[in-house]
This record gives sequence, C-alpha cells and structure tokens, in this order.
Amino acid sequence: MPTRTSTEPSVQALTGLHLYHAKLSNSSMRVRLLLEEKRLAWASHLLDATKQDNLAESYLRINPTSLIPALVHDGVVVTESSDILYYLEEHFAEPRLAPVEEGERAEMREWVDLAASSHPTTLKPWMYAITGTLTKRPEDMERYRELQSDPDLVAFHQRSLDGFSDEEVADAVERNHAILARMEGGLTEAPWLVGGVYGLADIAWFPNVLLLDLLGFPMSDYPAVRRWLAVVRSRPAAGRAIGSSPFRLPGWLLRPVIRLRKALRG
Ligand SMILES: N[C@@H](CCC(=O)N[C@@H](CS)C(=O)NCC(=O)O)C(=O)O
Repeated sequence: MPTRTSTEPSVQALTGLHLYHAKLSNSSMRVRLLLEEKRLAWASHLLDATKQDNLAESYLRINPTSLIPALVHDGVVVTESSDILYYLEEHFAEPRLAPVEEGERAEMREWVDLAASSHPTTLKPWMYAITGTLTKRPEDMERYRELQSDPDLVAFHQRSLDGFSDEEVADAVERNHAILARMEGGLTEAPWLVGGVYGLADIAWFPNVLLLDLLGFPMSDYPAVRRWLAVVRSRPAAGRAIGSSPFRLPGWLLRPVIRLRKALRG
C-alpha cells in the first residue's frame, strides 16, 4: 500500500482526513463515496486537471505521480484510489464494507484492483476519445514530460492530443464490454458484486459504470448492471459524494459543449 509519512511540514500538519480530488474523476468519486458511506468528516481540496492543478509543486509534494486523488490522514499520505479504499476500510472499520470470509475477500480485492488497473485501457481512452476531453494542452506537454516519470501516462496524454486511432477506441470499447458482461453475469445472480452484500467492490466500480452510462456507452445488454447502478446511485452517500448528475448528454454531443466551454475560457 503506497502510504508514506510526508516530510513536508505543511502536509505533516494536516490533521484529520484531507482528500485531494477532482469532481468528475472516477478515481476520486470512489474515494468520496466510501468516505460518505462511512460518514467520515473530511476536508475537500478540489483540483482541476484541465488547469494543471495536479502539476503544481504543492500537489507534487503530496503525490509525485501527479495523479488524482490523494488522501492525507494525520500527515500520512495515501495514493492510488484502490489503496485509499483499503486504507480507509482498515482504519475506519464501521460500517464494515469488506467481507470477512477469505474467499470473498479475495474476490473483493480482485474487483477493486481491476477497477483501478483496467482504467487506462478501458474507461479512460474511451472517455477521452468520445468527449474530446483534453487535460493537457500542447503547451503543457513539455512541462508534463519533465515532471511525469511514468512513460505510459506521458504517451497517453500525447495520444489524447494527437487523437486516438479507431483501433484504440475499438479496443477500449471491447474491453469495457467484456467487463460489463462479467458484471452482468454476477449481478443477474446476486444484488451486489461480492457476497450478496454492498461493499468495496461496488464502491470501486460504481463511478466507472456511472461515467460510461452518462456518456452514452451502449448498456442495453446489461439490464442487471443498470439496475445495480440505479440502486447505488439512489444511496444517500452517493448523492453526497457525486451530487446530482453533472451532465446527461451522450459523449458525441458533449464534445462540442466541452470545446465551446474551453474556447470561452481561453
Ligand atoms: N491508478 C490511479 C489513477 C488515477 C487517475 O488516472 N487519475 C486521473 C483522474 S481520474 C488523473 O489524475 N488525471 C490527470 C492526469 O493524468 O494528469 C488511481 O486509481 O488513483
């Protein structure tokens, strides 16, 4: 678990729970959802990746990978959304959201890890391609190359600027379908992903499926997933963590809207 005690006095001084997050980031949403399910008090530090907030020195001192989110708990920094979920479950046990039985725990970990590990090849390229979302402008790339030690992330943002190929988008669509089909299999038999009880696996996957749905990913073959999505969405904690749906436009329509907003912002 990537936790470390910060050497930065300003970060060390942070008491309680502080979440550095972004509004529409699926990785941030799952952490907010868990914080709210546990009814924890947390301080919000909202970042806007399109304004390169995550490349600011102050944030890089918290998370040198620049990725959002990061949690600071009494000066201890936890990064990677899946690890933040595990950390919160370990430190704030009530209400319990992880199974006790070993087999179910392994299953839960598999779902949670898959939500995070599949992100760069499933939701992320599809979402960036369909909405034309760019978090980096050409003039940001030089600085990003200098700061970002992960070549895959640099390559991703460069591809996003250059435009994803049809093959890349088709590959992401296929991977999203494969995961949704797997979820559909489980959710046809049981109301929740693991052990018949709402928990970390559902919390990890909810934002990914929500964003796919909001952006018009074809979901008609997955009625059980859609039912599950609506049930999680109606939880009070989801209301607090996500707010009212920020948009409900298919990606192709959202694209010109995002472009227009960016152009107006200059
Ligand atoms: N594996 C990471 C992925 C986090 C991630 O990709 N965050 C996105 C927002 S959802 C981000 O930081 N994007 C900004 C960037 O890449 O510069 C996690 O689960 O925390």
